[in-house]
Amino acid sequence: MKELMKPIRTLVDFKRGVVNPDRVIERKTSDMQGMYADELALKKLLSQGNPFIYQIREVNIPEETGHIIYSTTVIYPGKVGDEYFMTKGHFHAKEGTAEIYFCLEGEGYLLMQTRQGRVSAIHMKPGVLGYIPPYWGHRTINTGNKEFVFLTLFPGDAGHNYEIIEKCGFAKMMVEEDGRAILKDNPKYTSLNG
Ligand code: M6P
Ligand code: ZN
Repeated sequence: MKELMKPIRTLVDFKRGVVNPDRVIERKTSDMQGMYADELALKKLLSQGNPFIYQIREVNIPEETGHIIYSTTVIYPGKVGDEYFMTKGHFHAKEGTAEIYFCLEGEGYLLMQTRQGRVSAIHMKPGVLGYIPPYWGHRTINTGNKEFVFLTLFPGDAGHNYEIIEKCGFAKMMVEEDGRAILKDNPKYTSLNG
């Protein structure tokens, strides 16, 4: 039998996320190349100091069946052209695994998509829990004017698959139009089925 793991106490600040993370992952504009429709706007932002887009604060949990991994993500407010700051987005490597997103601060959207191109979006604000069923790829988007902070929980063995999103993109994108966030068709999307 494996050694019994000790329980963990984690303090979460609703505005900043996990207070003492074991690992902080930061994604900058340069990590998002190819993901935004307006490539010129992305290049401009790169030349203006390559700002941070989001930060993930992780706690060390074994990436194994039976465990539940949890972390918090902060997406900063901002846009690339008309398109709001967002995460890269991924499917789970083990696609039949679900995930829970719980909004702590700010507002945004949890955008989901199946391999077949079916799309669903949940408006997130503090107190809203979004359930991502198995087989749905997911990305989060900050449509507000302050940090969008959420807690995520997913099975230890879920893993991340970025390839599908990197290759095909999302069918929809969130843009600002007349001061409002709207979901539009993404001109760069290519269906997995060709
Ligand atoms: C959430 C979880 C993480 C994920 C992060 C950022 O915290 O789903 O597993 O890494 O969001 O999203 P991405 O990995 O797509 O950049
Ligand atoms: Zn996930």
